[in-house]
Amino acid sequence: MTDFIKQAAHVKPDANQLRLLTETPFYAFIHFSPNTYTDLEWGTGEEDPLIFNPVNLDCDGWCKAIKSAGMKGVVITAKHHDGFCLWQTKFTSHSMKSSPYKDGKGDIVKELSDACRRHGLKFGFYLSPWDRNCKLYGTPEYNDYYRGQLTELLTGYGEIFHVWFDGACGEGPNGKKQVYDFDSYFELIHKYQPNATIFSDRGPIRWCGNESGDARYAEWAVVPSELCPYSRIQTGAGPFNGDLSYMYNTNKEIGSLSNIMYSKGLVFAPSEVDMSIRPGWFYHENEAPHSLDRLFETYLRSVGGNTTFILNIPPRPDGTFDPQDIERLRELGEKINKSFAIDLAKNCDIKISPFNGSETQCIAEIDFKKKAEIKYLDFSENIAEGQRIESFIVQRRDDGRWIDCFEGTTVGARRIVSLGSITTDGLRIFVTASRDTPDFGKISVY
Ligand code: FUL
Repeated sequence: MTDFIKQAAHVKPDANQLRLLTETPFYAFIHFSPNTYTDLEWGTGEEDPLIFNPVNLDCDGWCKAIKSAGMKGVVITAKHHDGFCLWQTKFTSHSMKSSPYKDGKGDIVKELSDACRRHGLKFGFYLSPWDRNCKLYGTPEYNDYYRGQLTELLTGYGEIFHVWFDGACGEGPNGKKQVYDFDSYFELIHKYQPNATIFSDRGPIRWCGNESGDARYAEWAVVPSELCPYSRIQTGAGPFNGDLSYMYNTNKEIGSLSNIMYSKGLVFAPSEVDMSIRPGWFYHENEAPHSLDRLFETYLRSVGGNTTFILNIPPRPDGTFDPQDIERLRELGEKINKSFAIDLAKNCDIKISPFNGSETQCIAEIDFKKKAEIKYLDFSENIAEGQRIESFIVQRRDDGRWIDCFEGTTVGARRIVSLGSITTDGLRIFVTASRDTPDFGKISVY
């Protein structure tokens, strides 16, 4: 049993997962399609391409707004479920070719990827497997069609950082459903964009299980291979012979010991929290952006909860962002910058010592020397080597006595603990359980 727990503690990210988690954990989503003009969320596939005409398309403006929030990349719906393609694909005319924009010569994937490079943002795309327009949908030939489109996007627009596979699989125009050949789609990505991360229901970057920005209380990046078969198995089977076929992203407990004990093997597959700045993924004039508090809270619980965060901003029919969204993004960036501006632990002694000689329990103690007002503890594990910490208690020093002020579970790539507002001259992270000797990354206090 303990052997298996130790193995679990050493399941590691691959280079792409590590880069996304530690360098690019916050990035933008753009949902743009005929839905923007029809006020729908799911198009029928029968929309007239003549309606798609973003006369003021402003990809530079999008990039500026996205950067103002502190995001580091952009993922656009190159094709949503309605099948309309935002680039000059040779596989269908249900695309920019038939739009009045730039007399059918427009290519929004090109305009946005060029703008991203000018603004130092990474670029990625969403190519919906479900296609309600393509006549081939529901036949084996559709997989060739899809691979053809995927290849165009992987080879024609420079470096791609993230490819987003939607899990939706509805009926196509002929009433049939498609059997998606994900293995072959993944192969193309590995071939043409080996540094890209891949989001799908089943990993290697996995869905958090809801679309409202609700991160898990305990988020493990190390999960049963039964849930994420697209990541490499790095351990033997758990000590109990069990069946985890019921497990899905919507379950509350995924990587906890009580689950992984029944697994056939463990993989590294961190979760991505996805939500839109407004209720819908596409622009609807009657909707307004979520409050700054809600967005900031989601940031704290996702980027600060061992997941990445993809935040959608829907362009308006004319191809610009709504000024309310631009302002909300600016406020969000400002709030993040201000909240994490001065690291009070930077010049402090941080002493890490085992608790009563234990290998898997320890105390990290920060001595501020004088009283300081603090709001956030922001710390990490050395995630390149795996995820270990099961539970911790945060304590503050009050007249020389240690008082509990927070109890938490997982840490991983980054854990932001909101402490309210406390004044103290010392803080401790007491790791009460860990799968192997805790291996801290950075410890900061704001
Ligand atoms: C879902 C889709 O059906 C929505 O339209 C949206 O694209 C969202 C991000 O993923 O599964």
